[in-house]
Amino acid sequence: MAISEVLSNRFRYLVSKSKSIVLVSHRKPDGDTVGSMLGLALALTGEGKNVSTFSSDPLTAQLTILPSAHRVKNTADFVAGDYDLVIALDCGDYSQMGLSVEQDRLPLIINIDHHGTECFGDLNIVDTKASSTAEIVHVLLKKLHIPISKNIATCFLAGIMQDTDNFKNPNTTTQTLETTSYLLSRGANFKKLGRHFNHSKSLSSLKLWGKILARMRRHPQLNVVSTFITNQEIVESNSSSEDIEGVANFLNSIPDVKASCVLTEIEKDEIKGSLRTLDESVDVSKIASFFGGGGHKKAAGFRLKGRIVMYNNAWHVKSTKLA
Ligand SMILES: [Mn+2]
Repeated sequence: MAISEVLSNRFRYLVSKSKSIVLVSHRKPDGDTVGSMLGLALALTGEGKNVSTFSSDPLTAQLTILPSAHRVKNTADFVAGDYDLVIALDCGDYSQMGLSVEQDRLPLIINIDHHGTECFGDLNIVDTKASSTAEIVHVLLKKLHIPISKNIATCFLAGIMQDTDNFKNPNTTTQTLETTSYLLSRGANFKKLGRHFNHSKSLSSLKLWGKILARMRRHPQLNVVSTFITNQEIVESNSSSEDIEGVANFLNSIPDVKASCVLTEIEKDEIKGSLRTLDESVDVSKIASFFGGGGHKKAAGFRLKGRIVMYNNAWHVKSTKLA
C-alpha cells in the first residue's frame, strides 16, 4: 500500500500543531484496534507529543500484555475539550468509538482504518486492502521517518496477527509479510504474542466450544453452518462471551462452507447472531442487515427477538418478531 504524500503531509501537519492528542479504539476492542492505538501512542510520545489512549470497553486479559496497555483510560474519563486532535483507529464509523459526546463537540478527527464503511474523519487514512489498521499505521510512520521501537513493533504485530488470524486469512498480502518481517527485525515479541493470543483457553471454555460444535448444523441449500449457545450456559461454565470469540471463524474451517453463524441467546427473548465468512464472493453484512444488523463484508452481526427451541431432536429459532 502506498499512502500519498498529501495524506502523510496532512497527518504530519495536524499532529505537529496539536498540543494534546487522544487516540481512540473501537468498542469491544480487539488486537488490531488496541495494537495500532498503543503503537501509534508510543511513537507520538517518542516524538514529544502529549498523548492519551481511550477505550470505551475494558481490554481483554490478552490485550493487557501489550506495551503501555495499563495507560489506556476508560471513556468515563473522556472530556471533549481536553484534546485538540482525536485519532480513531480501526473504528469503521463514529459510533464505534463508543464516546458519549456527539461528534460535533470534538475537535479535529483523523480516522485511520481498513474498513471502508464510512469516512467520518476530517482526515481519512483508509485502505481497505490493508490486512489491518496496524499495517497502515506502520506504513505511515515509516513514511514520516518515525522510528519503530521494539515495543511499537510488538503492538503492530499484535494487530496483524489478530486481523489475519495468524496469517491464515486471505487478507495476508506480500506487504503484510514484509511488514511482519520488518517488525520482527525491530524485536517484536512474537513468542509472547503467540503464547497469549493462541494458547489462552481454559478447560471450561474448551468444553463450552465442544458444546457449541456438537450443535452445528449445515444448511444444505445455502451451505451455511450455524450453531447456538445460551448466555446461561456461558455463565454456568464459568466462561465469558470473550471465551467463545473465534468460534464463528473456526466453523469456516469446513471446506466449501460459504459462511457461519453463531447464535447466542442473550436473554429469554433476545438472540444475538455473529456471521463470519472467508469466501470472497459472500458479503455477510447483507445477511445481517436483513435482520436489522450490520457490519463488514467478512464479519457482521444482528439481534432478533426470539428463542432457541428444541423439537424433533433438533434446535430451531422461534422468532417472535424482528428486533
Ligand atoms: Mn482491524
